[in-house]
Amino acid sequence: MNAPFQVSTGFRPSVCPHDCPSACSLDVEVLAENRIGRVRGLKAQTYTDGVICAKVARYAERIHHPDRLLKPLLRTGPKGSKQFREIGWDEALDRAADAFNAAERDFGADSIWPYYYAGTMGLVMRDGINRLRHAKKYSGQHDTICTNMAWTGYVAGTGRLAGVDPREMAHSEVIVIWGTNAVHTQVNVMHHAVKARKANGALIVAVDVYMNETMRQADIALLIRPGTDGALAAAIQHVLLRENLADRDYLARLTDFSPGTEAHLSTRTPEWAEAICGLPAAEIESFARLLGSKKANYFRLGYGFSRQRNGAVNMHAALCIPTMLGSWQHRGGGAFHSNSGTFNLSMTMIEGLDVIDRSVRKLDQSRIGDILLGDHEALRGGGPVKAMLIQNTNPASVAPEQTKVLKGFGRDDLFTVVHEQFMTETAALADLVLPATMFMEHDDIYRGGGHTHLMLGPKLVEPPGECRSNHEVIVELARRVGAEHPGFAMSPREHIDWCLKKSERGSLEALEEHGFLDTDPPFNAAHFLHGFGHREGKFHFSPNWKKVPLKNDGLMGPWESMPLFPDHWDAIEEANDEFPFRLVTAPARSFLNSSFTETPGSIKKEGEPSLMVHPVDAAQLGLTSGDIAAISNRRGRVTLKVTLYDGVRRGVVIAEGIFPNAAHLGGTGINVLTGSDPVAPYGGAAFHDNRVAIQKA
Ligand SMILES: Nc1nc2c(c(=O)[nH]1)N[C@H]1C(S)=C(S)[C@@H](COP(=O)(O)OP(=O)(O)OC[C@H]3O[C@@H](n4cnc5c(=O)[nH]c(N)nc54)[C@H](O)[C@@H]3O)O[C@H]1N2
Ligand SMILES: Nc1nc2c(c(=O)[nH]1)N[C@H]1C(S)=C(S)[C@@H](COP(=O)(O)OP(=O)(O)OC[C@H]3O[C@@H](n4cnc5c(=O)[nH]c(N)nc54)[C@H](O)[C@@H]3O)O[C@H]1N2
Ligand code: SF4
Ligand SMILES: [Mo]
Repeated sequence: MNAPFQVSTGFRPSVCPHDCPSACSLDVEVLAENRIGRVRGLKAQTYTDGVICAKVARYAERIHHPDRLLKPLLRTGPKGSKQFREIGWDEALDRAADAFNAAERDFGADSIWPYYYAGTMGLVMRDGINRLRHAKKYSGQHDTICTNMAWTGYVAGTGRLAGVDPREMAHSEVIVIWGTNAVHTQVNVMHHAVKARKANGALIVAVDVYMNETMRQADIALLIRPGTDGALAAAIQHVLLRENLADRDYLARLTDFSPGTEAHLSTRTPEWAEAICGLPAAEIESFARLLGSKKANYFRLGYGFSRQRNGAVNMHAALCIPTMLGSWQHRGGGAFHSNSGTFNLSMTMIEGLDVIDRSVRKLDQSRIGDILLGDHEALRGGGPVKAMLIQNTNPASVAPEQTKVLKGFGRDDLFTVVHEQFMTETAALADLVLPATMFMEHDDIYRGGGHTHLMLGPKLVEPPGECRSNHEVIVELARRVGAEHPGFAMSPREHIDWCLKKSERGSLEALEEHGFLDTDPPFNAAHFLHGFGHREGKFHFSPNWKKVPLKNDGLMGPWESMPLFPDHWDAIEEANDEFPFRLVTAPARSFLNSSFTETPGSIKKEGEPSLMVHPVDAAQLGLTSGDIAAISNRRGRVTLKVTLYDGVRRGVVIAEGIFPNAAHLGGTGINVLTGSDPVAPYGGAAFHDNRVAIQKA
């Protein structure tokens, strides 16, 4: 199983490891032991269907980038000074272990906080850090930065994080792409939708808060104000009921739809919704009638619209539409958000789930600023965080309330180890920086959030310099801090094999033979035709927000006031006189979170950070294209170049990103403006829900 690595040149199968629902199967041209050429989408994996995004097609730029970290670095100047000297791996690992052991001795094991996210989606490399955490009783991480509101809202309805295979779009009559800018963030959704339009005239509808590329390519673009999807969804349901377009028989059989729900929705008129979401009542009515006239309505629900303080409610409200129509019963109909609940892989060995001590505190990933600054509540009443190991994430750029995050990382009594591929903002603030491999330089296994495949990404080339994989670092640290678990003695390939066998998904050998495994569930299960995931088998129009069947870490945010039915929940940062604009910080096409901000192709495409402002709003502010504007709120202030843009509702502004902090005048980034207050009911970060003031700088 652990034969020495031998390079094979020519096109080799791989998997894109980045944090993207598409999780594309790749075909990588290996030119030599340490060099790749072209990267293209694998045709044989039928969701990828040969299509990948441009930034990954240019991967040679990233893997062979001259700025890659190649050696361990020890800080020699003040924090953030970027003064480091090269040291050997043994010294680096000894120093890290000494710091962790000293923190454990003086402040307890939970003063060490391993911190990670999905910079790689490979299960061994991403989640192995949890084995070290659990074996040592280091502080836990409550994952909130990305999926929490979206998953909660979806599962509140269906009871299970699953849905209709996106390849069924080939049979859809209407494809509704709601709150995801698929052209930027998951190109394969758009690929399958456009293919269905060409092949059989499927209509593409998009719902968003600006006329992004997905909206432009749609046949119908529904432009609303941020955080108002619940109003739109409730009014659509109002029209479906009023005009007898709802599938009453389906509602009675497979949902909890009640006279109470109907009475509530009877008050949610299109005119009521127009006043909230800004979309004219006539457009709401005609969209509802369009849906009512078709059977195969496919709702592809994204993450974007859930990044609001009412995001879970809005996700659930939108999901209620295909359910009211009974769309789930038809091929090419129903809804889909994520398949992450369908793979059922055993993570026990990778994550050390058998040695978890559930009494150890879990700290909210999004509240890293408060946590590092010693906020009592954020620390859950416990002691301070004194040491961190960070893998696959760049919180100094991507986490909300950046002012606090940067101040926290600047603490002299905090020892930070950052394992990275590049000198990110977070690495620049570290005490120790360790050079990491990239996906083609190590073995791992991947599952598609946006599709049904389990895929193998084998090592294809040798890493440059002294780069080591996450797994190697975890194993070496474990030895030095006395962490015990059988998983530390296993190679990545042994982990993959163990995981597959234990999960009854074959073996490494079988996966190696085909490269991927399609785990698509049977039609009836994917369409919930034998019942939904809740105990009594029904879809919930009235969610029990206190008990959504997902792993969560307790109720947070203003959950007591969550609505009982699909509705607009007035919990967002509504604009006011002092902060009259609503700011959305949506992803740029050529960056992926903070990744690819280093590659020349992406930098050229994205230019510099800018703020899209409606021309009428800009005129009132005395701003014109190219002016520098100061954007501010109670959390901070950022400067951006103004672009005039009429593809938004008045009062809404858009800053695509995430640009490096240093790309902004003043050196702090867009997340100075975003908030880390937990979103109901289980936490999360409302990145697209910010009220701001704008002035000429
Ligand atoms: N190119 C690129 N691809 C990416 C990423 C990236 O940064 N760049 N990030 C990756 C990651 S980590 C994730 S989680 C996914 C996320 O991918 P998506 O599901 O697409 O989610 P977001 O990117 O947050 O936002 C998408 C859209 O939501 C819109 N939006 C914001 N607020 C609202 C609202 O209240 N209502 C409605 N209807 N729309 C709203 C934004 O305008 C934006 O167009 O993408 C992944 N793919
Ligand atoms: N304003 C604003 N902020 C946002 C968002 C937004 O829409 N707007 N989106 C949010 C969302 S959805 C997310 S998920 C977060 C994501 O934010 P991050 O977690 O920072 O996202 P990435 O850029 O995907 O990955 C971070 C780092 O992982 C490193 N990395 C990749 N592979 C490996 C590996 O194998 N080993 C090691 N050691 N490192 C590796 C990369 O070099 C990269 O620097 O950002 C959030 N922040
Ligand atoms: S679309 Fe997403 S998964 Fe596919 S290659 Fe691009 S970043 Fe990777
Ligand atoms: Mo994300």
